[in-house]
Amino acid sequence: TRNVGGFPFNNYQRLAVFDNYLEDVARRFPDRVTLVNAANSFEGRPIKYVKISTTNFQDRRKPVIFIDGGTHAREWISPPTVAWAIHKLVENVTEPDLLERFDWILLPIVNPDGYEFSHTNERFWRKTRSSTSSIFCRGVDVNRNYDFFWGTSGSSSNPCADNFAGRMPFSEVETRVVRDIMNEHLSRIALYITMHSFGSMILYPWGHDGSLPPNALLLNFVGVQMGEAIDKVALPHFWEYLVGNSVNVIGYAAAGAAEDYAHLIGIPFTYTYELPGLGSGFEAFHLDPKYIEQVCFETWEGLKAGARTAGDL
Ligand code: ING
Ligand code: ZN
Repeated sequence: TRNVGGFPFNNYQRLAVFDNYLEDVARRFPDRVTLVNAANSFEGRPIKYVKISTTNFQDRRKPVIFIDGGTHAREWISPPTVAWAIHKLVENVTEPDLLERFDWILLPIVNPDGYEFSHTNERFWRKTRSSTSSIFCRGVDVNRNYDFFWGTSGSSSNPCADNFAGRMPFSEVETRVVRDIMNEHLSRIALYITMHSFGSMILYPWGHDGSLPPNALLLNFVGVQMGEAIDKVALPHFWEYLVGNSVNVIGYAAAGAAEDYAHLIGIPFTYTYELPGLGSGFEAFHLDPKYIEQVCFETWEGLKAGARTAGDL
């Protein structure tokens, strides 16, 4: 096996391993990494993220790349791809231009309650774990909880549904944490990517109805650069990445999603990655752990291409 630094990419990890890793890199690289405990989740777990900057993040000098993962609990391949980005920007820097040109915000697990629940109770749990109007059902779909055409297409008002939009927009503290990061750094976030699985796709707005924003041609251009960078180094038996508007590529509309809200408020380049999955149905959410390192590696190729291409526009 190869030493890839402080985080074990050879298997899926519990929340504590991610939390310890963020704390560890912040301690070891204090001139570059700032750890933020944004808020506590519904069940009281801290939602942690890191800001990475080789100048001073507060100087607001550079464009910001914001990447999050772990929005949906069962999509276990998502959080390690964000941890890998941290690893490559802090512990194992091979391309210093990415730090010279950009500041980074990396949030591996948006939904820690759901993530832990998917380890301890129900492997294919998707939502948060907040209480609802039903005594039988818990949890809200964070990717239906943003305030953009909230509660319309592809979302449910039934608290027992997997795509329950919540009792109102931003009802979930987990959604509010991401919203607040976007708003705090709005003027300089050049690129926002939210990591999901599965399907090997790169999706861009609008996800609520399939119409295209004014910069769709540029969104598609940056998306294709990212997808091609991944395909170049992907394993032959992984699917080729598909790039396009969310509704067109994934085949369903969904209102209240992060990529739409981020674009609505003015972030020019916003995408949902559907990371690879093998097999069909729920088993595709559980990619064999032997592929974690490969997916992290190839996804990082996509993120680098995205940052550099968006940064040039
Ligand atoms: N996929 C996304 C979902 O929330 C999506 C796909 C994103 C559709 C944005 C529309 C808009 O359904 C997963 N895997 O969760
Ligand atoms: Zn998802």
